[in-house]
Parts: sequence; C-alpha cells; structure tokens
Amino acid sequence: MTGDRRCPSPVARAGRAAGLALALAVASAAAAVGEDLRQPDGAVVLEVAGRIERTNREGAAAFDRAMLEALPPARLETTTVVTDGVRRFDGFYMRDLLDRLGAQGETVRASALNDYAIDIPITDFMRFDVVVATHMDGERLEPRGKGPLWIVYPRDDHAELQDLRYDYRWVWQLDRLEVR
Ligand SMILES: Nc1nc2c(c(=O)[nH]1)N[C@H]1C(S)=C(S)[C@@H](COP(=O)(O)O)O[C@H]1N2
Ligand SMILES: [Mo]
Repeated sequence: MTGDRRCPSPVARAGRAAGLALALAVASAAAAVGEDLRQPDGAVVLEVAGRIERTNREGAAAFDRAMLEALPPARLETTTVVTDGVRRFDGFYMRDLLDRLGAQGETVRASALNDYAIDIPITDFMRFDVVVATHMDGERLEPRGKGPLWIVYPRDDHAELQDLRYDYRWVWQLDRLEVR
C-alpha cells in the first residue's frame, strides 16, 4: 500500500503551521512598532539618536510635526512649577515614541534648543505616563515659549514626582533625544 503523497504528513503540516505562526508573530511585532519611518517633509522638530532600531537618516530618526502628531494621542492635566494653575497638555507618550523606534537602553539624554541637557532613566516612562507635549491649553508650543516640545510628568497624580529631581527632567524647548 502506498500513502497518499499529496497529503502532507502530520509532522510536515505541524512544521508548516509553526512556520506560519512564527511569520505572523514576526509580522505583527514589526507592524506594532512600524516597519518604516518615512522621511520628514516638514521642518524637523525632533531628532532621536543612539540605540534605536529604526532610522530615516544616518544613525538617527528625524520627525516633523505631522509625524509626531501621528503617534497615539496623549493628554495630561497638571500643575507645573513654571506656570500658574492646572494646564492641559496634548502630545504623545514618551514610551510610545521609544517603542516606535525600537529603543534599547537605560537612559535617554534629552537636549534642548537652549543647550540644556539631562539624562532621564527610561524606567520613568514605564512607571509614569510621561507626555511629550506639542500643545498647552490647545495652543501649539513654540520655540519662543516652551516649545517645540516639552516633557511633562503627571506630577499631580504622584507625590513622588513633586520633587526637584523630577523638575529637572521637565525639559522644555526639547529638540533631541539620545538613547544610551
Ligand atoms: N530647556 C530647558 N529645560 C529645562 C531647564 C532649562 O534650563 N532649559 N531647566 C530645568 C529645571 S532645573 C527646572 S527646575 C525646570 C523649571 O525651570 P525654569 O524655572 O528655569 O523654567 O525646567 C527644567 N527644564
Ligand atoms: Mo531647577
């Protein structure tokens, strides 16, 4: 008796199914972070360098405003140490930006237009909903103020964040991140 050669053995079938499952897992992981980072066509407002997997220029990922505003939206209402009263911030979560780029590291060095720079532990972005704000009270943040981007912590929600150590990390006029 000869077996039906058109019918794959259970082993071959299982192997094919496993291969397909793996391919799907890889494809969905790639889709979750985005396969490609397009070229910015507007003015570049943020450059991310260092230990990232996805780039759109030599060793870095450059974002114009439209690319940043395409990240999942985040909103946060909080007092700040430099404004009066509760302010509403709109932007994106720092962790979503880092995930999008496949960032690997312990620290993000955040630098500003005025040459201010500080190292922020990446664990901050997992422990807290840290927002990179593009707007305050519905108004776009501009470089003459605290823009183009301002790192904003949910300080009203966590007593721990009401501390000078965190105040330093509220980088305003943010224009560059380096993952280390
Ligand atoms: N771009 C930029 N961001 C910055 C700073 C700065 O000098 N430049 N100072 C930091 C410090 S030390 C604090 S306490 C808060 C508030 O600083 P400010 O009172 O000088 O605005 O912003 C932080 N973010
Ligand atoms: Mo400060």
